[in-house]
Amino acid sequence: MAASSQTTVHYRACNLCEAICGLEIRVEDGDITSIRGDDDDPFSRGHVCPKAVALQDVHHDPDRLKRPLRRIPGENGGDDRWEEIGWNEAFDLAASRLRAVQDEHGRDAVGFYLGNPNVHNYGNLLYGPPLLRALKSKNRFSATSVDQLPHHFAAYFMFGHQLLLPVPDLDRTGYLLILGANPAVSNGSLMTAPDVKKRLKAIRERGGRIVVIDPRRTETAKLADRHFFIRPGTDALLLMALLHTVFEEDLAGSGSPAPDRLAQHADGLDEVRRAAEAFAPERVAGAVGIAAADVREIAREFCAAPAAVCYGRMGASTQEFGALCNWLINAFNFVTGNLDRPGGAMFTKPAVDLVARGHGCGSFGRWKSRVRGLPEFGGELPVSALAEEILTPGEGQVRALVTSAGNPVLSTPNGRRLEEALAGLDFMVSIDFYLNETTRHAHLILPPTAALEHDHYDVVFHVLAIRNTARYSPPLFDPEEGTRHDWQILHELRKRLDPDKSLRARAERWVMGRGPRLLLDLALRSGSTSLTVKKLEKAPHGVDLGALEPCLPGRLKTPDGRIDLAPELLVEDVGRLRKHLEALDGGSSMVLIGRRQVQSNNSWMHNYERLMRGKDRCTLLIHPDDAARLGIADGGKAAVSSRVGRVEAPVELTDAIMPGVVSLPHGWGHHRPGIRLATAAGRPGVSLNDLTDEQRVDALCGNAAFSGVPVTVEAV
Ligand SMILES: Nc1nc2c(c(=O)[nH]1)N[C@H]1C(S)=C(S)[C@@H](COP(=O)(O)OP(=O)(O)OC[C@H]3O[C@@H](n4cnc5c(=O)[nH]c(N)nc54)[C@H](O)[C@@H]3O)O[C@H]1N2
Ligand SMILES: Nc1nc2c(c(=O)[nH]1)N[C@H]1C(S)=C(S)[C@@H](COP(=O)(O)OP(=O)(O)OC[C@H]3O[C@@H](n4cnc5c(=O)[nH]c(N)nc54)[C@H](O)[C@@H]3O)O[C@H]1N2
Ligand code: SF4
Ligand SMILES: [Mo]
Repeated sequence: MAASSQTTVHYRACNLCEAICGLEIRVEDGDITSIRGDDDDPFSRGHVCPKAVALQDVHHDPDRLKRPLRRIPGENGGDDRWEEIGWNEAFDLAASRLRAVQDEHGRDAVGFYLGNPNVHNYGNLLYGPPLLRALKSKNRFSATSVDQLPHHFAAYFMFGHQLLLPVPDLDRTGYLLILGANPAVSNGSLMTAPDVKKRLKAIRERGGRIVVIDPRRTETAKLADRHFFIRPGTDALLLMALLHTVFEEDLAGSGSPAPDRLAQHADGLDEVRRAAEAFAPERVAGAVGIAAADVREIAREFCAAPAAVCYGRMGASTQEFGALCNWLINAFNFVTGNLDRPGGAMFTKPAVDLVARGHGCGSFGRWKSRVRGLPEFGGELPVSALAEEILTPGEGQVRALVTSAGNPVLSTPNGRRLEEALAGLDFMVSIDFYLNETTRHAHLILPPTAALEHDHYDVVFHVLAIRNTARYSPPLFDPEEGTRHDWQILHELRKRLDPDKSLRARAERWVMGRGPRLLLDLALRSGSTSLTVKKLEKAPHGVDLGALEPCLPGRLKTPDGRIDLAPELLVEDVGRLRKHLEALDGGSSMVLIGRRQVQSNNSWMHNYERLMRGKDRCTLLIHPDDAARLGIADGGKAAVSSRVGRVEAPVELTDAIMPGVVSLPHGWGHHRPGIRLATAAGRPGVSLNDLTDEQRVDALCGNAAFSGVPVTVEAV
């Protein structure tokens, strides 16, 4: 009998981005032979993007770390060395150093930075917070404040919970107005919608319309009926003008989808009307770059559609008026009768229901950053303040740092300054499986297992999905001997650092020691579905729990159970917007924006050969008219300078970028010395965040303002 090779088929959800695509992975004799879309996943219907196959590359990457590494500083100016040490020694070292720093300099002397993959890993979500609580430092930072903080901010003040984020009901809408999002490349964000391109095309196939507002004619704009360039950072003005038009022309009056059902549950409509008075389309058109007649037409079409939704994302969030944008988007959806209504902006009811459980509603301004006074939100400070908190001496100075699944040197504004800060820390420990631009500054790296070696349930992105679904994925491979999962690393550190020795605390730690699956099962059982982990395991393609359903006012978490359409802090911020409008009347310089690419995932997926093939992607996009004026040739090189730095990049001329605007993708800059990422270092690119400015934040909520950094551009 011939020894036949054994092929097994494994189904799991991809955890790389927010789309939660179902995967079918074939394994032969312990090796992956194919990764493709799972046709039987009712949500993703077989869709995957090129990054799915890279899960295999992550798994096999020779650069991926598996054992703790301790840095031995080079002698007499020589290079640092890294030495493998045992796990127990590593945990003890980390705990004792962190404890020593806190004993000597106070609790806030230990800072924390949590990166994006934490939200794609439920072990981190469950085991990170107890460690943070044990350390009790106010210096907590995360990628939230270079991303979606303004969404949480608006939701917290309007609906009472930072996770009550309205999701566009893509599959039923008749009109989609997109501000600063590029789902055709990002695969959807705060809008989990696998196979999003097909869903966008379907809107038009059923007679609906898509309008995209973006300083670049993006891949998404190409799928739309209309695209308008917008001057970066002026979306709040546009939204005000849209609201102004709706009120002035009484577009949400009789005959249109008026907010009848919710009107009796909301306060502040008059304040919204008053706030929009000063922003007629004719007044803002010059600053925004969109003709008044076009603004009025969008408002009219939006209100005439059977169901419409305005959706904004990164471009409208990471800018100086991100909080105002998100408030106004919600207000616009409400005023036009499209909040909490099929085809409009709706809320999920997920199997693990973080909102119903009343956890983490949000908080604002309970403390401020020491140096610049930026406000806390949801227990964290804006990461734009991290470098100065490390570099500025005095009481409360950050002297030790823990990073988990983050690469802030490449992903937060003014990465150069942060590098300088990290180099001076007394102690830094990084939980990460790469020696990269950030972790090279650590004294100790604790590498976790990779995705295919642990189970997965998307606790966060089911909350933000356009349908209610649930999907549990068991591990595909056993973890390699002598490796640790993220949750185990976090738990071991917590056990060593948690001062609470009460019986209750010890019992809780014992339960947690059994792993996240048990906690997930408890969370599922306490939800409104009858799902358990076992039941989900029997449904390897995932479970469809149906379309989103209207749920207000019942789901509101505001103290009075009502929608606050005009939160005081946001209304007050309108004064700043008015001043900005006046300043823009005086003209402005060249400005910089970012972009994403299908083959990239923020900063950390440039080490896989198959995602790096083809021509150089880290290029500066510039409009031919600007290039001609500046004497810059296609394919040549340009230098871009901002207040904080200067980079040189190859130029790509294109009329898909608005005149006066240039674009670089973010997540590059792998030329830093001392990293262990062979493929990435071979095509390093430059870092957009060597140009973005940590002083440019949304003054209200402290979120980084990436869009519209003033720059000068010259031929090299
Ligand atoms: N200029 C500009 N800057 C931006 C953006 C932009 O649009 N423009 N986008 C921002 C956004 S939206 C985000 S979310 C941030 C992202 O910012 P970060 O989260 O700081 O950066 P990432 O590139 O996602 O880095 C993730 C790190 O986690 C590691 N990692 C991956 N998986 C795991 C895991 O399972 N466990 C552990 N422990 N580590 C893991 C990787 O090796 C990598 O070091 O960047 C932001 N920065
Ligand atoms: N392939 C890939 N997918 C990803 C990621 C990735 O790195 N690569 N990252 C993931 C993460 S962490 C996130 S948060 C999401 C982000 O998901 P998206 O927000 O959909 O992605 P972005 O490409 O950042 O889209 C922002 C758009 O805003 C535009 N823009 C810039 N400034 C302005 C402005 O002032 N106003 C307006 N109206 N538009 C502006 C940009 O040109 C860009 O097209 O993507 C996720 N998915
Ligand atoms: S779209 Fe996102 S979830 Fe889907 S395969 Fe690509 S990276 Fe994975
Ligand atoms: Mo993000």
